[in-house]
Amino acid sequence: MINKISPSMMCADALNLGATLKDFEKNGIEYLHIDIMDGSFVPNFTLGTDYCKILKKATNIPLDLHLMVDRPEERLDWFPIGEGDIVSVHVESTKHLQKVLRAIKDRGAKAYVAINPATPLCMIEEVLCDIDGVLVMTVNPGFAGQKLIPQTLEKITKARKMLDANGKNDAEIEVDGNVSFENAAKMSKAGANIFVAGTSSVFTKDLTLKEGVKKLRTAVEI
Ligand code: S6P
Ligand code: MG
Repeated sequence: MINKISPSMMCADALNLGATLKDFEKNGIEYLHIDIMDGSFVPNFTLGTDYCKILKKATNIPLDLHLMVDRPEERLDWFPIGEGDIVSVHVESTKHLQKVLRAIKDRGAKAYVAINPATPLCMIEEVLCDIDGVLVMTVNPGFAGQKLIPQTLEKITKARKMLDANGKNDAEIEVDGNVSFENAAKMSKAGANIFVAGTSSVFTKDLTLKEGVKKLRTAVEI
């Protein structure tokens, strides 16, 4: 499966957003990861609906919406979701997981189910036929700059096996949280192919965006 990079826009320099987008376009960035936090599902507020609309207008790079909100099924219409975008909803955030995954697909987007470190993989068993991918959280959601929770590496391997065993060979595995150059290589070996790039890689202070992207792509080549 092709490896892809999805930079976490909450880590981007808000004062230089236009230049950052241009850099990402030049460097073939596949997705823009946008963390939507509601202060209830996770203890933080981050980016919102207007921000998504601004990015949608400003670039053709598909959006990768990571909804960390309660009852996402009531909020999908707030976002500019279209063909080719990814929308991830947390298995822990809704009583109507299958319904919201179908609603994402009805909008022409790719439906991903996101799963927290402590949630067992069996929680997504019954919706495998409704998803295009799994977003494996490798930290507890809410903040950038955290440390990898080590047992999530094994979870990536298990998720890949589970998808393949159920005829979902095309389903992608996205990883989010402390995707450093070193961790990304391990995640890639375990079966992940979409890498959320935050303060641990593309947005590190010592590298330019171009250098960070190049280094991350090299790290995940198996
Ligand atoms: C965390 C959020 C993530 C972070 C990203 C930051 O709740 O979902 O997308 O923005 O993980 O990356 P890093 O490298 O600082 O952990
Ligand atoms: Mg995220």
